[in-house]
Amino acid sequence: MPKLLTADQVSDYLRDGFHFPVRVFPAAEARAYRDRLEAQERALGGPLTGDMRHKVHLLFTWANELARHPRILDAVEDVIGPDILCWSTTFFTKEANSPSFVSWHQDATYWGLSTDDVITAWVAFADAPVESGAMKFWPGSHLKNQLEHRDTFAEDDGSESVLHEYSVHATVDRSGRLLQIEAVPRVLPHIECPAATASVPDLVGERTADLGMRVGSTLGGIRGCTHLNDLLRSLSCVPRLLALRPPHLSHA
Ligand SMILES: O=C(O)CCC(=O)C(=O)O
Repeated sequence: MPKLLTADQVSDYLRDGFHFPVRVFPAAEARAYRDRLEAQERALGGPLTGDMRHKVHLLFTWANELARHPRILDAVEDVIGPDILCWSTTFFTKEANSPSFVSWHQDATYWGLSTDDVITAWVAFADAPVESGAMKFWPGSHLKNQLEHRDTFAEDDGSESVLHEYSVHATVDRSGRLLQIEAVPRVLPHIECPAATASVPDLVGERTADLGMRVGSTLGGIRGCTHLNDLLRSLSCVPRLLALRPPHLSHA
């Protein structure tokens, strides 16, 4: 028996990958939360930016209260059951006349999660008409599993930055075994991302040909990052690339 949604709303969600609107509190309560956000912005001298936009329930007591709001949790529970972990809370504040936008993405892929066993409760602090840049959905795209993303972020001036960028430097012996390997954090969205590079030297001694399997078992879970792991797995092509070297380079 659903707690807040109807059975039809739950099946709409499962079919489309989203469902709205769900009334979780009256407009006056949404306004009260917005007042607290705006008071915070005044104290900071401008909109929340950078890391302050993410995991806000760890920064502000009122955001923590919102993340634990019984009616929001009831709607979430109706879809994924009572075992709920809050992965993050984020503000997407749409300032008037800002040309910036959030590009198409699947949340699980964007967050670097390995499965799509995740749900987002999008809570409006104000009306969300089309003119204000309301969110668009691609119905059914959640059934296509995790799709490839161009990980970029557009600045207000229209310039685009790459997200989730690491570089990897490695030395291999003639048999393709890793003698040394280092990952360097470059452009990354979350403060935790660079920590994933610390475990990469644990791959020393592995054969690059085996990395397709060994990366997951060595750098799984919180020891790694799915974006970095994908890059490391691509090193399994090294033996095939070496075999393609022209003969005059083969003995170098
Ligand atoms: O509010 C938006 O336009 C985007 C929100 C979003 O990307 C999300 O909730 O994951």
